[in-house]
Amino acid sequence: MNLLPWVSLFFTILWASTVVAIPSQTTDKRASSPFVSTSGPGFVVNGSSLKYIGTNAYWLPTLNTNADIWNTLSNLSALGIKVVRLWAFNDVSTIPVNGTWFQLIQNGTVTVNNGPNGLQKLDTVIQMAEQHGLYVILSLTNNWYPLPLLNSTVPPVNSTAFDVTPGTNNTLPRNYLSNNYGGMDLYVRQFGLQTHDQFYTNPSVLTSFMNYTTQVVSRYVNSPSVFSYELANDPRCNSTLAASPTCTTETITTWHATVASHIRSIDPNHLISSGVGGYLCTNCPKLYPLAPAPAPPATSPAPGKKKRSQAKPVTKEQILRERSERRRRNREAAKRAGTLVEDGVRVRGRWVSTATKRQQTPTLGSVYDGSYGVDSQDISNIPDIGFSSFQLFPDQQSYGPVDPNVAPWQSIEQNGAQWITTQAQSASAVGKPSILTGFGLVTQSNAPSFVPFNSTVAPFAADNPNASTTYGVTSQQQADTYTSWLNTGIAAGLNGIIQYQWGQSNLTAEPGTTISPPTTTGESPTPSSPGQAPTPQQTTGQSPNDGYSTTGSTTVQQILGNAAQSIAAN
Ligand SMILES: *[C@@H]1O[C@H](CO)[C@@H](O)[C@H](O)[C@H]1NC(C)=O
Ligand SMILES: *[C@@H]1O[C@H](CO)[C@@H](O)[C@H](O)[C@H]1NC(C)=O
Ligand SMILES: *[C@@H]1O[C@H](CO)[C@@H](O)[C@H](O)[C@H]1NC(C)=O
Ligand SMILES: *[C@@H]1O[C@H](CO)[C@@H](O)[C@H](O)[C@H]1NC(C)=O
Ligand SMILES: *[C@@H]1O[C@H](CO)[C@@H](O)[C@H](O)[C@H]1NC(C)=O
Ligand SMILES: *[C@@H]1O[C@H](CO)[C@@H](O)[C@H](O)[C@H]1NC(C)=O
Ligand SMILES: *[C@@H]1O[C@H](CO)[C@@H](O)[C@H](O)[C@H]1NC(C)=O
Ligand SMILES: *[C@@H]1O[C@H](CO)[C@@H](O)[C@H](O)[C@H]1NC(C)=O
Ligand SMILES: *[C@@H]1O[C@H](CO)[C@@H](O)[C@H](O)[C@H]1NC(C)=O
Ligand SMILES: *[C@@H]1O[C@H](CO)[C@@H](O)[C@H](O)[C@H]1NC(C)=O
Ligand SMILES: *[C@@H]1O[C@H](CO)[C@@H](O)[C@H](O)[C@H]1NC(C)=O
Ligand SMILES: CC(=O)N[C@H]1CO[C@H](CO)[C@@H](O)[C@@H]1O
Repeated sequence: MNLLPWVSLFFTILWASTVVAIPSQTTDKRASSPFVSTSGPGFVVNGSSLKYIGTNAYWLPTLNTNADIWNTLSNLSALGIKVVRLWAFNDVSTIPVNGTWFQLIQNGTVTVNNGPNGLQKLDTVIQMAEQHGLYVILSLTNNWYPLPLLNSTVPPVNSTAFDVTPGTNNTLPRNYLSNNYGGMDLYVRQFGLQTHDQFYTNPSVLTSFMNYTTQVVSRYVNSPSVFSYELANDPRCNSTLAASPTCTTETITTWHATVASHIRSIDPNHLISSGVGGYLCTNCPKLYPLAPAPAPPATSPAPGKKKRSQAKPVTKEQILRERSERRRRNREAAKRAGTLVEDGVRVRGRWVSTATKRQQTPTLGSVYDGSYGVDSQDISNIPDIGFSSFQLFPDQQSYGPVDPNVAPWQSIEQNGAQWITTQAQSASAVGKPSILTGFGLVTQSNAPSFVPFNSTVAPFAADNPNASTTYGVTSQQQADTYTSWLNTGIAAGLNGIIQYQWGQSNLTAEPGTTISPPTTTGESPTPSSPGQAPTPQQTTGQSPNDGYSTTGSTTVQQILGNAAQSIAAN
């Protein structure tokens, strides 16, 4: 049983490389399908394996013209990018005057918008993706909806009002930030509930979410360009609304199993994935335990047949060992360079050892101990979940301790690389493919636009009184780190790596939409005089920038383009 996918992959490769059709008897039926499926740790489409570089563009369905959607897809496709991850939800509690929305969630009642500014926009994106030979990952809801952050008893005055304090860039239109598309906390609030995790457990909310899911999924059952339905972006026990004390990893794993099984019942064709940040919990109880390692075969395998090496589960000891190995290497390099700082402080030019540092008990940190209520490996092992997934955002999350013997950005790069290889190992223990669904680093030039996913405040915006010194890495450090992570991911056998996020210029701007006309003095369109015909909207806008956009960085685009060639050849 266990060997079957490997046998079929073997024939698939043989078939692809000889162009001679082999009777499909031994081949997995799904392998020749135009829908993406999995075969052991790989993806298969039309009998060929698929590995890819992707990008995120949550705002695609909110663009104002079809030409804008088309141009964006053309631009990223021209780089060799194959997959676009985007929001297939856009929940509001009041119908906006202009712009796109998919679902009205109001006082416990839910209405889906099937109109031209509703799910038809998503239809257009998916149809155009298909015409470009691109795949889409459709995320169905969001953990993050920090609105209204300032006064939770007062709903937003209107759908364009966002936040009102300095530093919030309160002119940002709805849907500009990735966390302003509704999501879990909007359901919780509008159903009169209190805690974030009631989203996962309240029967009325669950019914509504499944209803929305049904309506989205049934539209695309036959579209080969859907790569997967992603249940939620970054699901956790808490968000702006706090978690209840009863929320555990089992709460969130159970929710995944329930929704995945529901989707499977209406769509037999597409993969289903999680969207989790990738948090692991080496010691949590499992609802979907890893199968015990099979006993080694009594006879050696036939010549030429590779035996699958037994994947090892991730352990606390292993993570700590890898960390201390890395520190040792960094320390030795620093010694050679004469820049050693670890375990010491400089006192009048001389290093003095600080014993206390060495006595600290090493801990794994929150990404490995289940404190977010997420056990990604247990979720990946749910039968209806097609592949393992994770994210990498060091500006919002620590992936390990800082090593004083390297520059801070190098610590971030190294911890990120370890996160990638650990995730590849975790997926391999489950026997499924692994996708990095979002990674990004904020640069100094993007810092003023950076808004963390759990917040509406741009902490480094010029109008924030708190904005202090420089924040973020240099463009060169970003380029080096992205290159390192992409190479690490490709070498570790990740099946897909999706950068966050795409930047597109020359988009049609319209008032009250995500792409609004520039408001800065000098750039605003000239108002027409009375009696004259209204001035047509001629201004163009940029796609949203939440601190990670590639707008203006051809370097990042080149890095992605190179990685696309490299991963396809791997
Ligand atoms: C898969 O095969 C179908 C039918 O021949 C074709 O239309 C489609 O473009 C192919 N897809 C890919 C990704 O090659
Ligand atoms: C990229 O998008 C622009 C519009 O922003 C468009 O004019 C151009 O043709 C596109 N390039 C490609 C290669 O599709
Ligand atoms: C919300 O719904 C409840 C019960 O369904 C109803 O009593 C209440 O009047 C509604 N509130 C508003 C503001 O519509
Ligand atoms: C499901 O959605 C449809 C369309 O918006 C709506 O008419 C129906 O009332 C919903 N059902 C439930 C149980 O929410
Ligand atoms: C929130 O708004 C309500 C109603 O205007 C007001 O009574 C309350 O004081 C406000 N709370 C805060 C923290 O501003
Ligand atoms: C929305 O609210 C903001 C802030 O209260 C106000 O300035 C703006 O005029 C309102 N817009 C609409 C369309 O009502
Ligand atoms: C500024 O910093 C203070 C103290 O940390 C915090 O309470 C406040 O919310 C911050 N304001 C903004 C706009 O970020
Ligand atoms: C959410 O959970 C994390 C991890 O336990 C914790 O650090 C954070 O304070 C919590 N946030 C809220 C808003 O409850
Ligand atoms: C958002 O998350 C970061 C990182 O976990 C944390 O430092 C910050 O306090 C959080 N902010 C809010 C508003 O929850
Ligand atoms: C901008 O977009 C328009 C409309 O899609 C297109 O005609 C024009 O060539 C584009 N310009 C540039 C510089 O890409
Ligand atoms: C909606 O769009 C129309 C037409 O572009 C514009 O005149 C109006 O100001 C917009 N309304 C809002 C609230 O942005
Ligand atoms: C995301 C965004 O629009 N950021 C802007 C916030 O406001 C400052 C100054 O007003 C701008 O410099 C940022 O670009």
